[in-house]
Amino acid sequence: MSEANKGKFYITTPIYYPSDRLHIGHTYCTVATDTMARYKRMQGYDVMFLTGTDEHGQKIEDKAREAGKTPQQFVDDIVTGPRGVLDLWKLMNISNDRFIRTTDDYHVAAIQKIFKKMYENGDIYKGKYTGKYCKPCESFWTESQLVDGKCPDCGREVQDAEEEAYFFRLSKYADKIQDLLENTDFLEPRSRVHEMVNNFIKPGLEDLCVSRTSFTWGVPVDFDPGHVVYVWIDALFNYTTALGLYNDKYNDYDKFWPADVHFVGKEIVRFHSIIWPSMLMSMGMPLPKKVFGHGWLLLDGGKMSKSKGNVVDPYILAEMFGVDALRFFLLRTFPFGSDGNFSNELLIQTINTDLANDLGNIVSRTVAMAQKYFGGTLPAEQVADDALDANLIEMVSGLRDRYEAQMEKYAFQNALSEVFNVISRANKYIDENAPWVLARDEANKPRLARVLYNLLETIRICGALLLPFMPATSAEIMKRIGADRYDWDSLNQYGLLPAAATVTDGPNLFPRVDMDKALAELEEAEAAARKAALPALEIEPYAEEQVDFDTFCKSDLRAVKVKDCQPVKKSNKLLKFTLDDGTGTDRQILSGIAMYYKPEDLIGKTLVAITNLPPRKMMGQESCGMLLSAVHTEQGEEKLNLIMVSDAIPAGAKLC
Ligand code: ME8
Repeated sequence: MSEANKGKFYITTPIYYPSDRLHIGHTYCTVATDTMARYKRMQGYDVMFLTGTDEHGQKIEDKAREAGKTPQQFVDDIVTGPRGVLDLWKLMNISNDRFIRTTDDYHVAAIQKIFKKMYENGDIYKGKYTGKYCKPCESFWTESQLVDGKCPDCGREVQDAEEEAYFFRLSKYADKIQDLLENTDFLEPRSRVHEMVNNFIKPGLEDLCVSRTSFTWGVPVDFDPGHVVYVWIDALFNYTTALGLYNDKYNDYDKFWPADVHFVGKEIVRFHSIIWPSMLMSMGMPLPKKVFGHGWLLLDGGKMSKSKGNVVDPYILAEMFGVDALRFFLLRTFPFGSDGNFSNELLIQTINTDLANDLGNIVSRTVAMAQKYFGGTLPAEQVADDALDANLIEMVSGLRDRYEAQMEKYAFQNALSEVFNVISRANKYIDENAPWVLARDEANKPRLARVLYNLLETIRICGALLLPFMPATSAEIMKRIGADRYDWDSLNQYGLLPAAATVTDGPNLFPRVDMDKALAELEEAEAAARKAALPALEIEPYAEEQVDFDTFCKSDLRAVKVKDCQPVKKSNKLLKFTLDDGTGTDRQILSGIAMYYKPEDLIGKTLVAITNLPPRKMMGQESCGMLLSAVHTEQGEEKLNLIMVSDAIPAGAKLC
């Protein structure tokens, strides 16, 4: 049952850049947005929750080329392919109402119109972009993109260059933006306002380069072929094209714009709180009501990144611990506006303390007692005891409003603390009332029934308020206690469950996790995933330096037959070969291949050796030549195969 419509609520996540697979940091923001969207729906709002993918730009173009795919194939694989972005949001139970891809035709056409409109109103003008150019790569770079002053792609020298480009008159809006940031609550948390004003606005806002000609994977500027629209214009306007601005695909713009809140990570606050409102002002469009800049999930004190190789895979965590436990952990453990240090230990601790001990316990104890003492249905005859009940009832009755006050501030952690304070209080209430003692005397049954009723009411309200955070768990809890109302009004009315409430048993909601065992399993799963992500097969790059024919011909390559092969004492690597090289005198070669072959398997084989290398001593033994082998890498592991030739080739035959 849902309450009367309270109006609209439009909430967005950043649209993700599908240059790599998403990690737990990306999941954090989407789970937070989903939680807020579900909460607003529960309050009775008509919610629009948008997420999507930001698919243009040079980085995608480059990555696609490296992967041997077209940019479209490359992003399709990450967005719609197995274990891609869409699969992840489905797994995480994300309830977005719409999903935009910036490569969608309707969006591309709308961006062209938006760009043209800002050009026509004089806010976009043509100028010259100065930067650095790498001739061999045909790439433009800014000073800050260079690595040690050289091309970040090939490491070669770059030269000064100019490129024709369009610019947006960001400088024109500096005062208005400063006023917006300082004198309204447009941007939160407040600390981010000072950062924006002091670091970006006060030093002087420069006009922004909003088109490029050095790559093609973007929205073409339709009135000037060769230019593509800067990826951030393309990306930011998604929030409006996905509602139907300048397109016929959707028609909710009038209903939902302006957005009520954009949730964004702290590093993109600048784009959302300076560039975005300036462009909207230029377009004469209303500004979003709020931008909330959340913190980062850190790993070992630093940002997770693919290049550091320390990304945490949300699939592995959700599959191992459950989607709801993971969703809950993210919002229970870290204050939304600040950074937080992610660790698997912290995740397991949170599951064990809050979910297994506190929440799981109150539900299983209460349901078990209602079944044991009353066969699952409480008697209607009940006896209250104010002295014992008042404190719990008061806490439960005011819970919805305390929770709401925190949720309205996007303080997910505090909202959950409110719920878990009540759950702890209820667990204590069980001990204070000792139902097992009351159960011993038939005369105390009405009192016992009331104690269990109070617990069920507590579980009903807490269970429903957990819905935005843990949708599946909340539904299961409500089912077990026979409750089905989630409407906002029902959540600050104590006593809505019928006195003769009926409960249903079920398996443990959150079994305790064995820390050591789980950590070991996680490590194994992560190692397997890392291995699976490695290229299946890699070969050494080809040598760039050429060798002249005569030099090559100096290498004396011969077929040799293995007469004997033994491990070398005290070495795990070396095998000692006794070889027939056709000369009548045995040749001894030592080769570091013990981890790839058993010596006895090689006896009798015909191999290839370079025989005119100067003799070398290894582990005190002489080696006269080298056996040829082929090496490659498979799933990150080096593989080696000795070159074996037909046994029909006689010992000593020269290979040329
Ligand atoms: O920025 N902890 O996309 P993106 C918390 N396409 N949040 C994190 C995080 C972490 N460790 N790592 C990433 C883009 N994020 C643009 C957005 S919107 C018009 C365009 C967050 O895929 C990050 O802060 O690089 C950002 O808000 C979001 O994931 C998407 O990052």
